[in-house]
Amino acid sequence: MPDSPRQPPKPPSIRPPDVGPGREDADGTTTLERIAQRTEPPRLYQVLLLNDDFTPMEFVVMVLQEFFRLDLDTATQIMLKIHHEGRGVCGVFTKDVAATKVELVLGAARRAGHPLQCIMEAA
Ligand code: TYC
Repeated sequence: MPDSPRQPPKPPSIRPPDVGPGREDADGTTTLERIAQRTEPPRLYQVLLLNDDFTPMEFVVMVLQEFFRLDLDTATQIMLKIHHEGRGVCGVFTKDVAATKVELVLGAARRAGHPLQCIMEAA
């Protein structure tokens, strides 16, 4: 059995993750090809308030101003839309932000003794 020449240890790969295996060219050099990488935009979620017969209108307007940074006019319009149509969008956010808004609104409603319901849905 012929002696196999001792191989020097391989250096650690320094290729970034978006570079493919490469191809050996006729002159012995290797050409690396960049693999297209796509980062999807984050999914968005609507936060909605649901109508009920007990939560005071003023409280809903306060919630819309406080937690969704809406001015008094916009908050009043959205509250009335919910009152008449049963539900309404308060804002559109990434998943974590939407979930936090829902928890904050439900907490404030519970502490105030109102049955106000707040939900999130994929936009
Ligand atoms: N319907 C309630 C009332 O008449 C007002 C209200 C509006 C309650 C919007 C909830 O998400 C709501 N007092």
